[in-house]
Order: sequence, then C-alpha cells, then structure tokens
Amino acid sequence: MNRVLIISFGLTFLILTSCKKAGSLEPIENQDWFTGGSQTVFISGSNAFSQGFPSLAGDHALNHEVGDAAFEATFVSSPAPIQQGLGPIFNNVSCVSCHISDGRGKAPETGENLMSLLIRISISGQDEHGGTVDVPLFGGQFQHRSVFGAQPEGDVNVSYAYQTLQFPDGTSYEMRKPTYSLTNTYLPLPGGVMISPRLAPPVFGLGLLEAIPDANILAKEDINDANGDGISGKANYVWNVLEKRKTLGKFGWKAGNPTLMQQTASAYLQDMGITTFIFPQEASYGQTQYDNLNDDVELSDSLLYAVTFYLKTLAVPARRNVTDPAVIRGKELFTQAQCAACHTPKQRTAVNVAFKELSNQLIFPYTDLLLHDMGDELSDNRPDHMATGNEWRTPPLWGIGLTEIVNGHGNFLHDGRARNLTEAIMWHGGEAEYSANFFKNLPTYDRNAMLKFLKSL
Ligand code: HEC
Ligand code: HEC
Ligand SMILES: [Ca+2]
Ligand SMILES: [Ca+2]
Ligand SMILES: [Ca+2]
Repeated sequence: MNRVLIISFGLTFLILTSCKKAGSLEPIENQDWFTGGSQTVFISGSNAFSQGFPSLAGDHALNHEVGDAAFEATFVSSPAPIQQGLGPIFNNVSCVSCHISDGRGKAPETGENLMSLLIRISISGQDEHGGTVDVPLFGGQFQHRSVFGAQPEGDVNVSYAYQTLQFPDGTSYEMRKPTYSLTNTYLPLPGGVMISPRLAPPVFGLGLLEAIPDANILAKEDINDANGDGISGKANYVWNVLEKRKTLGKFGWKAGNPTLMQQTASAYLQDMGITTFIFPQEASYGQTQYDNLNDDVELSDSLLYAVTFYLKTLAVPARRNVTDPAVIRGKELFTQAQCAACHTPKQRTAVNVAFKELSNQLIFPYTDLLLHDMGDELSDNRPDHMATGNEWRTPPLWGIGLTEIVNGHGNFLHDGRARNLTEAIMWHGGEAEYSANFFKNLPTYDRNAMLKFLKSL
C-alpha cells in the first residue's frame, strides 16, 4: 500500500514536472532533484531514509523485508531460541540502535555513555595486508559493553572544549572539540594505543554508491594535485576478505571497507559480537572474556545476504525546494566555494543487466568516495590502510537536509562534533580550507543561501 502510494506520487511528480517543462525541456542531466535516480522516493518525513526501492518486486521485495527485520532485530546472548550470539563483548544490540531510522547516530554529551559512537583502536605499524595492527588483548575496536558474566573492555569518557567565534558579519557560532579517554579497562592498556572515534553514518543509498564503477572513482584521483587546485583525492585500498586481495575501499569514514557485504559482516562482528561466514572468529577471541563456545557462525548466511540486500536497496529521498531562488543561489556558491571538487554532485552507476534498479543510474550523491586531508583539527592521528590520520572519505551529502527531521539533531562529521551544518563546514581544513574560508567570508544572504541549498539535499 505504502509502496503503491509512493510510486503513484513519484509518477504524478514526473508527469507534472514534464508538463511544466514542456516549453523548455531540461536535459535529464540537470534534474538533480531525482537524487537516487529512477528509484528516488518522494518522502520527507521521519521515515525518509527507510524506504526500499519503489520498483522492487517478488524475491527482491521479500529479501528487502527480511533484511529490514534483521536490521532492526535486537540480539541476545546465547543460548536463546532466536537472534542469539550477542557478545560476549559488544557496542550495541542491533544495527538500528546505532543507525537510527536508517539515519545517523548521535554524539555523546559530556559524561554520557556511548550509544551510537564507537572507538577503533590500533598500535603503530601495518598488518600483512597493509591494515591497522590490533592492540594486543583488545583487538581493533573497543567494546564497552558485555553480556552477563563477561567483562567489557572498559569505559569511554568524552569531554568537549568549546570556543565561540564570529563571522565577519558579526554572527557568532560555537565549535566544540571532543577528547576521548579509555578508562576502567579489563586489563591495563599497552602504551601507544591510537584511537579513532566514529559516529554511525546514515545507511541509505549505499547500493547505488557501491555500483559506481571503480574506474570512475579512480578517474578523479589527483594524489599529487597535478591540476593545482589545492585538492588531491586519493583512493583507499583495503583487504577484501572474500576476494583475498586488496580492492578499492568505499565504506566507512576512511573508506576502510570494500563492499557492503564485508561492511555488514564486520559490523556484526565488531559492533555486536556476532560471527558470520566472512568473520567466523569472535572479536574477543584470545581474550579472557572469549565465550569459548563452539559457535563459529552465529548468523546464517541467508540473513547476512538479506541484510546486505536491504542496505543495497534502501532508496534516496528526492530534493526539496529546488526552485527557491535562495537554493538556486546556494547551489552556484557550492560550486564556487569548491565544495563540489570533493562532494562530486553527479555520478553514474555501472550497467547491470541482472539488477535494473541499480543499473546505469544517474545519481546525485555529492561524494567522490576519495580520501582528503581535512587538516590537523579533524585528524584522529590514526592511519587506516592508506588513509593517514588527517584523511577522511568525502561523505555523501544526499538526504543531509532531512537529518533534523529523521534524527532530531544535526550531529555531523566522523565524531559528530558539529551540531549543525554551519559548524560542519567551519571544521573543514587542509584541502578544504579554501572552501571553509569562502563560506566564512560570504555576505549573510549568501551564507544562508548555501545552507538552504544543503537543506534542500
Ligand atoms: C555501535 C554502533 C553501530 C552498530 C551496532 C552498527 N553500526 Fe554500522 N556503523 C557504525 C559506525 C561508527 C560506522 C562507521 C565505521 C567506520 O568509519 O569504519 C558504521 C558504518 C556502517 C556502514 C557503512 C556506511 C557508509 O556510508 O560507509 C554500513 C553499511 C553499516 N554500518 C551497516 C551496519 C549493519 C548492517 C549493522 C548491524 C549488523 C551495523 N551497521 C551496526 C556504527 C554501528
Ligand atoms: C577537500 C575535500 C572537501 C571539500 C572541498 C569540502 N568537503 Fe565537506 N567534507 C569532506 C570530508 C572528507 C568530510 C568528512 C570530514 C570528517 O568527518 O571529519 C566532509 C564533511 C562535510 C559535511 C558533513 C557530512 C556528514 O555526513 O557528516 C558537510 C555538510 C560538508 N562536508 C559540506 C561541505 C561544503 C558546504 C563544502 C564547501 C563549502 C565542503 N563540504 C567542501 C570533504 C570536503
Ligand atoms: Ca558471539
Ligand atoms: Ca575489542
Ligand atoms: Ca587537484
């Protein structure tokens, strides 16, 4: 029923727009309100990130629904009749508890427990695949919760330093920078542990991002800034467990995961303590709280596929207010400020005869999926495969204007330190310093126009 409504709404919109434009037909290339291609959904309420591709049918529709239920399912410790295998140590109990309404998590306030933010850890050096080196007896992620009878790895404390600043027009804004510390650890932490705080990002539109051909992403690399625009862009290459070789990293804040399937399996393992055929060994293996059960695969292959399929087929909401003059002005300024050099507006997915919804789609994700040096202030000082501490993957901006509606806050950036779009932009440094200064020095109307453009995404 819901789906039928969405389709008919979409069709009406299509018909209306094509009638209105009959005189001056816009080339399809400019129709950037169809953010997610032919599967764009015309919904802007609190469930805007939770819509399946409208034309899914048959097995595809069923798989999406099974995956949806699994994404929302709360897991419990073994033995239990269903959804067992949680822990022994974990960060949260379900996918949706961090990726709230398929959107993003919320950063902890000072003194608050972590919910949807997690801490990656490592010591210096590289493993045999060029990845991070696990902390002995703590692994690659800090699990701050445990099932009954096990010990969590410890507590995470966050505190913020605040600074009030001013735009040239006198408007003030505030920046807050977090500091994290790991305390009450179950064993003493060895020296030299590097930590990387990461907030749960939104999970819609990822199938379309995965479908962008590697060659198109690599074509935008400019590692030594040969064109001299101050922006480089570098691909991450990460270990692909199923292919047993390094492939292009696409997912996560530092593009540390190559595929949606591997990303999903590593979320089950590290975030929830649930093993799969991709990662059959508990994250806590070798630690005192290892459950020692002979439960090498806790999640069935079919559920792992279904959850991956669910993510692959989550649709992107359409843009709104695209004809508002301020939004149009903001869009021009977005290009002038060089935002578009990293937040690439337009991408095209590969031809895929087996999956028409993902095939040859013109999409508007506003990302190049490459790593950029964002300056020392945003650095986590922790390398991740080929990404340095300063480097982060450009996050997509599609749907970002609906964050407040879906998630009730505006916590942006990898650690959620920004509390609104203005702060997110003002943290941009390194290769993006020109952009931040451009925004900062805009007259009031133009600065607001740029924000209105972002809110239209
Ligand atoms: C404790 C909170 C937490 C839980 C639970 C969690 N995630 Fe995540 N998720 C994150 C964080 C943080 C990231 C970013 C990781 C990174 O930068 O490497 C992430 C990243 C992702 C991404 C990549 C998104 C992108 O844009 O690159 C996907 C997909 C994802 N998670 C799926 C899942 C699934 C499926 C589950 C359940 C099995 C799950 N997550 C459980 C916190 C969580
Ligand atoms: C050099 C590449 C680059 C340029 C130029 C750039 N950005 Fe970004 N942007 C990034 C990266 C990388 C991040 C993630 C940084 C982090 O999380 O620490 C980001 C994050 C953001 C976010 C937060 C997204 C989220 O999901 O949390 C917004 C909003 C944003 N940028 C808008 C802009 C705007 C507007 C401009 C132009 C004024 C701009 N960016 C210019 C690379 C860039
Ligand atoms: Ca387990
Ligand atoms: Ca751990
Ligand atoms: Ca360049």
